[in-house]
Amino acid sequence: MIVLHDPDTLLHETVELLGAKVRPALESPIRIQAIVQAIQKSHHDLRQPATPSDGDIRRLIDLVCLTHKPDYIEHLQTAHKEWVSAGLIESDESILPECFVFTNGARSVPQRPLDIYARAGYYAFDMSSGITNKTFQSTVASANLSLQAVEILTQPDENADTVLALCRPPGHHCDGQRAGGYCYINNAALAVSVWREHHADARIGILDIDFHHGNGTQEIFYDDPRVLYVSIHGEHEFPYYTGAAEEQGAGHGVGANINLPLKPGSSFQEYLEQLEKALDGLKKFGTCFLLVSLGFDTFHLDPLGSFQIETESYSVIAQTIRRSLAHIPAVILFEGGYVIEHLGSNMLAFLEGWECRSVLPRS
Ligand code: Q9C
Ligand code: ZN
Repeated sequence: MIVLHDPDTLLHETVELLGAKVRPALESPIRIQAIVQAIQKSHHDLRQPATPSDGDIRRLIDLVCLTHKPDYIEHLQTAHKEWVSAGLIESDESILPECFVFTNGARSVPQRPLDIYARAGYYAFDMSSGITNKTFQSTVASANLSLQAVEILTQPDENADTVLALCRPPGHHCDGQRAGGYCYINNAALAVSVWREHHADARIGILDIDFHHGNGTQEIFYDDPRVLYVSIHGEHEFPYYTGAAEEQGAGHGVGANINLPLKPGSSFQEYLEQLEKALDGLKKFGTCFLLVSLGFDTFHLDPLGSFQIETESYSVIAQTIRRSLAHIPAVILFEGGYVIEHLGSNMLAFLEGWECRSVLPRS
C-alpha cells in the first residue's frame, strides 16, 4: 500500500478542556509518529510528497475554497498572529473561542464579528479546535496529503488502487466555515474536489468509520446527489447534535446520506451488521470512487470511544470493505484514534485486511 506522510503534520499542538482543566489535546503529533514507526517496519510503501511550490499551494487553497468559505480559511491563516499582536496570547499559546454563534430567535443572521477575539467562536463550533502558530501549516500539509493521494490514483503508471493519507489534523468534523472536533479543513471534501477535476460526474462514496459522526462531511454533501455519505458511529456521542438515522439528505440529495448509529458498548458483531448495511448502500449507489474516513477511536480502549473492537477486528473490517467494493479506487484518510500504543498495530491490521492477506476464509 502507498502511504503518504508529511512531517509538517506534526507541528500543530494545541490544548483542550477536559472537564474544567486545560490539557494538551488528545489529538497529538505522537499519534502520527506511532503509525509512521509501524509502517516503516512493514512492507508498505511510505512516501513523503515533494514540498509544494507556491503555485501548488494556490491550487490547493482554490480547491479547498470549493468547500470552505475564503474568509474562514483566511481566519485559520491569520487569527493567531492577530491575537498575538493584540496581546491576547503569547506566540506559543493557543487561541480558544469564547462565544459561539447562538440563536436570537432568528431576528437576524449572525454576522462575522469585528472583534478578533470574538471571531474565534464565529469560526468554530467547539473548544477542541484551538489555533496555534503552526496550525495552518499543519492543516495545509494534511490537506495536501489528501490531494496527493487522489493524484496518485489518477496516474496510470502508478498502478495503485488504494492510497492511505496519514492526515493530521483530521477533517470530518469541520464544515464550510466552522472548525471543531480537532478538524480545520475537511480532507474528504477536498479529495472529492480533486477526483472531480478528473471525473466530473463521478458517483463518489464516503464511508466514515471513525467512532464519531462526521457532521462536517455530512453537512457539506447533504444536498449533493452524487456523493453518498455513510457513517457508522456512537449514538448520542460527540458531536451530539447530528448523526441520527433520520438524517437522509435534502433536496436532490435525499437518499444520499446514511447514518448508522450504534449504542455505546456495541460489540464487534453488532458493528459488522451495520458495516454490511453501509456497504450495501455504497454498492446500490453505484460508487465508482471510495473515500474511507478511518478512525481508530472505535478501539475498545479508546478514551473517546465505547465500542468493543480489538486489533484483529480491523483486519476483518478492512477485508469486508475491500471484498464488497472490489476494484474500486480508494483513498483512505486518517481521522481519529487516541490510544497511542495501539495505533501502529491497528493500522497494520487494517492494511493487512485491505490487501486481503488471508484474514477471512473466502466464501
Ligand atoms: N475536550 C475526532 O475523533 N471532544 N474528533 C474531546 C475533550 C472532541 C473527536 C473531549 C472529540 C473530537 C476526529
Ligand atoms: Zn473520532
